[in-house]
Amino acid sequence: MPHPASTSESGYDRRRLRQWLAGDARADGVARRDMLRLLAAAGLTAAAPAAFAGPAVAATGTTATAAGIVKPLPDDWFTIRGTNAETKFAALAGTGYHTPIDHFFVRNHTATPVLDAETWKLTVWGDGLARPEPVEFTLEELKRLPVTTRSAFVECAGNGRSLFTTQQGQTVTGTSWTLGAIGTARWKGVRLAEVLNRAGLTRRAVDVLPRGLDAEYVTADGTNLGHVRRPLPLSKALDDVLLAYEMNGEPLPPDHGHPVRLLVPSWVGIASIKWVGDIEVADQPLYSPWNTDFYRLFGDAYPEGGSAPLTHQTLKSAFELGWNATLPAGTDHHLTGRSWSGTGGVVRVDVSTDGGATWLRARLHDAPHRAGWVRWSTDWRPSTPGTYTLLARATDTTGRSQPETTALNTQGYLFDAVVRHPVQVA
Ligand SMILES: Nc1nc2c(c(=O)[nH]1)N[C@H]1C(S)=C(S)[C@@H](COP(=O)(O)O)O[C@H]1N2
Ligand SMILES: [Mo]
Repeated sequence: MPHPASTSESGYDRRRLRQWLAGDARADGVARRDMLRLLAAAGLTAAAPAAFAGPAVAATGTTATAAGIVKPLPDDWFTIRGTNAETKFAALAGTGYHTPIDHFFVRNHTATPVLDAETWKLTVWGDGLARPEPVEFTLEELKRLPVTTRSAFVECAGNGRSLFTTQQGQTVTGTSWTLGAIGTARWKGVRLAEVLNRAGLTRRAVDVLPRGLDAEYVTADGTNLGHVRRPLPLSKALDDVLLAYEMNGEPLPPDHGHPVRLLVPSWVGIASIKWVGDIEVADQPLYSPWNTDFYRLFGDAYPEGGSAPLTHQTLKSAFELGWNATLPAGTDHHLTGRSWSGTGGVVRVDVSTDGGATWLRARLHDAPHRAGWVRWSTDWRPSTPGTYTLLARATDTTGRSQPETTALNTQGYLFDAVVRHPVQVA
């Protein structure tokens, strides 16, 4: 079944696609065939608009040899996956509600740029503003605007992707995360709405396109997709989005977007653009590879050209235990974990220690919070040595529970099935 949030977006997506057809939407850096595929999927076909700009093809020949991450990545806390670092869930045991910065996962398309907060500026520009000149904000200026602080997780849309393969026997593309491409922090910053209004937002504006100052992203086949950027509908931009400059009470660290990043609560991590340098405010819908090719659901369960662009994250649970962890038999174990949802707070978690035959309600240690997680625990005393399968199943405020399987999508996004976590009792 398509993700509920993506189906509710599809009417909006069709309207935007029609605008692109009419020459009223821009898709800079998106391959023409991708736009045509989206149109076909939406039952819309015609010649592409004249304004279409094809992707620039680069032949830089550079390959990343290092992870490109600034902070230390001790083995106990992280698994390195290419340019990314996944948090080990076992290392979150006892760390509290907010993920310490030194444990927080990093997802970089290229490498962390080290930017100077003194000279950094945010440029807000585009047809959706009252004046033609760009409006600039220094960090000091942003800090003088009304301050907002909130807790929220950032989670990669591909978190849990490897479970499509290990649990469901399916092939997907992308970084093979287990469940640790998520972290929850306390973010401090200014509402994006505040900044857009000061920049002179008009009623014409429909989309905003924040863009990162990290290097341009070149795919494995040598296509330069340009700077990481992903359009946000104005409705979300004006709702709960922050331009964050602090994380857990510290200036935003380099790997997490220093000096300023977007924080788009509940939505796929890609929306929370790090190292933001400029924000285009457009009076027409915008496309980038990050809402056409990537971050849609493709596969048999979905429309031919993919779902609408992903918005909300899904529902997941994880034990704070290593995969195949060894636990002594005949003693009490305090099993702990976390569950979270992109569509509401988590209100209930059920745990099974016998492969799903019987279930017990876990104790919850946090109130349900939108865009947050809850910590939970249960006690277990296994008497007989052997391999056991632990399961945790969350239910959120919308009444949705984690299913047994997730319909395949080729890029492995939004895995929400109950995870079968093996442990050895010895
Ligand atoms: N500029 C920029 N912003 C970015 C990215 C990136 O590579 N460059 N990665 C995105 C993705 S895919 C995710 S999941 C989150 C990860 O945030 P974190 O590294 O702070 O955990 O940042 C998003 N913002
Ligand atoms: Mo991501």
